[in-house]
Amino acid sequence: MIELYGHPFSSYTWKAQIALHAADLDYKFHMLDPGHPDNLAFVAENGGPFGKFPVLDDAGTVVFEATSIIEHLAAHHQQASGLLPSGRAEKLRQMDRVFDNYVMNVMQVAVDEQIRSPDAPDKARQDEAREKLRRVYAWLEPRADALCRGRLTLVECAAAPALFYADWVEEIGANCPDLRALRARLLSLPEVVRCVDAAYPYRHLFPLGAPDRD
Ligand SMILES: N[C@@H](CCC(=O)N[C@@H](CS)C(=O)NCC(=O)O)C(=O)O
Repeated sequence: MIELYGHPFSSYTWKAQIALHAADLDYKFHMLDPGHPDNLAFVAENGGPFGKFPVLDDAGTVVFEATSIIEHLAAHHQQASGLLPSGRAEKLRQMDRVFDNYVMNVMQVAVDEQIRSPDAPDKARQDEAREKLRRVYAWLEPRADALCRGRLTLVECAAAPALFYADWVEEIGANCPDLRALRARLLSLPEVVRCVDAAYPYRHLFPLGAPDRD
């Protein structure tokens, strides 16, 4: 049995879930919240050096890091092999790094600053994160139209949560129409709609205030 430990509002949990949905793999979801201390303990033990989630338990093989989870699924489940087609794997891995390192993690800087100091966040730090997001949006713009065309890959799994939440921190401007269209395409996928819907009840947790859209 495939089991996934995560939280419905967590961007990296979505990334693994979108892959599971795209491959039509059944899985048991283990909620991470104070009501489930055993799940928290499992992730503290198995979520790498900092006990992060998601964590996958595939019939006893435990994997952390969302990208590694998707690599594991692609390698060990036939119906997930299309997530990382061998001929394109290097390019897909590179773009996956862009969405994680330069979109998701930069967005998280502004969010973490708000969590650290809700009443007096370091605005300069948040502005710097927003400026970096505008730079990565401009870099992605000429590349966006080619993404999310046909079968889902590792890249779309990374791009959907990254662009969903980054846009809440720094809205993708009218100067990036193809990137805006990519975000809309991703959010219309049934694999992603499941995540958006499951996360809806937790929107109030978004530290910067979830915008009234999506
Ligand atoms: N590089 C990790 C990042 C995972 C990550 O940052 N997960 C967040 C939730 S979206 C988390 O564990 N937050 C709790 C914590 O940092 O203690 C991955 O790709 O899975």
